[in-house]
Amino acid sequence: MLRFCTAGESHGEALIAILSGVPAGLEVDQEFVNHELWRRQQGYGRGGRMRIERDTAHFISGVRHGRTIGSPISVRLENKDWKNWEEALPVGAGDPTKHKRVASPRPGHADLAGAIKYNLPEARYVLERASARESAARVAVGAIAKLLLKSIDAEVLSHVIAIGKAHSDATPDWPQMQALNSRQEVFLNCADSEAEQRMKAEVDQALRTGDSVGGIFEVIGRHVPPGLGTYANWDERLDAQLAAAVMSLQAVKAVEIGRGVAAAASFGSEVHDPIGYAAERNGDDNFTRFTRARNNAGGIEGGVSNGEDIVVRGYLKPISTLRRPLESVDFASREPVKAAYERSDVCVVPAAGVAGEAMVALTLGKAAVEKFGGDSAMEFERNYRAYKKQAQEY
Ligand code: EPS
Repeated sequence: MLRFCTAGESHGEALIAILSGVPAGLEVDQEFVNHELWRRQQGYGRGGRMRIERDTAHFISGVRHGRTIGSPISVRLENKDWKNWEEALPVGAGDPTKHKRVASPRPGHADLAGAIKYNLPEARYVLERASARESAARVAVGAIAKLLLKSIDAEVLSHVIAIGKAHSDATPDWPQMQALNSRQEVFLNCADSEAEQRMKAEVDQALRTGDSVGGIFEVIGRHVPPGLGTYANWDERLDAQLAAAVMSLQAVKAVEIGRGVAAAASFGSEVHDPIGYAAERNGDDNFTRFTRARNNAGGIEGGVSNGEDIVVRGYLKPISTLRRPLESVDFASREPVKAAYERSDVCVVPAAGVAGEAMVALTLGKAAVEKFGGDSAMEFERNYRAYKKQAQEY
């Protein structure tokens, strides 16, 4: 079973991720992994921290001579900022006067609920783990999941479709998605440059007014084989797993598959994707000669991938750290005060999109390992090819 977990605090020494269940013999392109980490660090609206960090994956186990060996893969990302926090967050008792308290909880952040839950007098340890810094570790293992998917011809990319009130209706084709995601300079990762300027204005307004702004990213899974996930059990439905995976990202408050939101306000005839049958199979790429006139289902029907693009949208609330803070209460005195402020980002939608890709890739990778099995990459790929042939002959 493909599964992962992460550890690490935002200003601790390092982040760690452990991924297990990857078949042995998969080539690990470290440059690709580091490029994915770089992509997550980009985007207009990020704060000062991203000028400090240069996320780089140090593989500790599970990869030898450039390939996976079937044992758990562990990867470490150094926090360069740690040198500024060693005294504030020591592992030992340290000097209490060097501690950096978070005096009042930020509305929207885990600060208050976390402090109550863990019986902490203030929110420092809460924010250290709740922070979106953790998503870097997910991107590192998500990159491995992407390499696994690539071995069965599937790819995952994202683009930004809204920041605040600025929306883009662009539907980039796959070459445009690839071009967008291989830019050397990432701005807001929107395929529509006119909309991107309107998005920039939203970020600028938040910057000017000491506010923050959210938005929507869309993750697309391309060439995902039909038949991943199943309606047989609630927790095996692919859409349910994708929704949980994307919802688990920091600041995501809603997830949509395909045109899920619009579908609720439409008639069935406007929503469902008519089925056709092509006279001939168009090259070897397609799994089937069945065709779809559109893809409102986002590539999933009945919790099963249907061979169309998988489309998952993550809706991000605005970052909860505000330079112009909302009302809160002092942890110590219980008197009304403004919420705490410390250095933060103003907009992270493009970065969240990259983290969304990682979560989608890890979920699709898990479903693919379940479907095709295989302890070695060779066995995994062979099972995939045999299934593809079977589906093509259906
Ligand atoms: C974050 C606050 C900022 C962000 C951070 C998430 O960090 P700092 O408090 O060090 O300025 O930059 O995100 C990252 C470090 C990252 O790598 O994405 C928060 O409180 O959630």
